Amino acid sequence: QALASTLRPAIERGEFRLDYQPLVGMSDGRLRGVEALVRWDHPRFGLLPPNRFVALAEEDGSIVPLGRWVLATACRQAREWQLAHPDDQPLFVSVNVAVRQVWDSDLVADVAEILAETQLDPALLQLELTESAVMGSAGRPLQALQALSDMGVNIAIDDFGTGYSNLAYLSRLPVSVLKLDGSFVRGFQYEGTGAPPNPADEVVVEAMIDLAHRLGLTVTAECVETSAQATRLRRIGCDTGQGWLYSRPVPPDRISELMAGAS
Ligand code: G
Ligand code: G
Ligand code: MN
Ligand code: NA
Repeated sequence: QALASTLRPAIERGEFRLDYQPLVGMSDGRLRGVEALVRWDHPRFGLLPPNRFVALAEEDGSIVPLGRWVLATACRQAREWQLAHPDDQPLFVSVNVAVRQVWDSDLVADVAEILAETQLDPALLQLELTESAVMGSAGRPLQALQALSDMGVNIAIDDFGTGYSNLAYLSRLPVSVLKLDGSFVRGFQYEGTGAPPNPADEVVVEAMIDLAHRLGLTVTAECVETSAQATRLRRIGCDTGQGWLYSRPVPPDRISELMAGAS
């Protein structure tokens, strides 16, 4: 509660920052994009991860101004990377969007304004929404998704597989990417990590990837931690990977170094 009451002034004081986690092409291991992850550099409590304050911000509505700051910062950063590396394939930036941002704020107008201001190509912006944000979305949320998609922004479903969505329904929404929840990858058969193997997960994931592709969606696997998992994911056609195998979330300077070919 003490945290919640100080969220809004903290935005004004510039206490939030973004780290970025690489999103890697499974076929060649190359950096394709990054997911922006917000942190609160709290003057008393130190660096707070999003699970300490995002839910509070959703409850009291401060997720709307915070989310706007995250979008603007991530888009500005993506444009800076593009300008600094004009000969490279530009990185896309993926930004988490809370349900409340779709409902309570003028998300579409905010995104349009931020893209115009930063001069970022809309195709380089991906918005991550959870299944619950889009399922049964009629009226305002669906209009928002459609308008964003018409703008050229990509919509991804975060933590896919943990909720109720079915792929047939999702394929009728303006969604282009599924981010498979980490719990599927964790259950893969592999050796040497002590994790309990669950062979059924691999069958389920293979079928989901196949169906997603047939419906015109691309698939990103979250929580890829071992090369054995990456090998299997590649074999069953997963497009993009994210996880500690490739990199933890890192500050923007580190992404610049990766782009420059440092390691
Ligand atoms: O980094 P960490 O594992 O603590 O992230 C926890 C959760 O916080 C994730 O589910 C992630 O989607 C969410 N999150 C991270 N950054 C943002 C953000 O900028 N906006 C919203 N709404 N959620 C975020
Ligand atoms: O819900 P969302 O997918 O946006 O959350 C992303 C969170 O998952 C980030 O906070 C990130 O730190 C965490 N994460 C990313 N890669 C891995 C991984 O390989 N293993 C685990 N356990 N967590 C990860
Ligand atoms: Mn996410
Ligand atoms: Na996720």
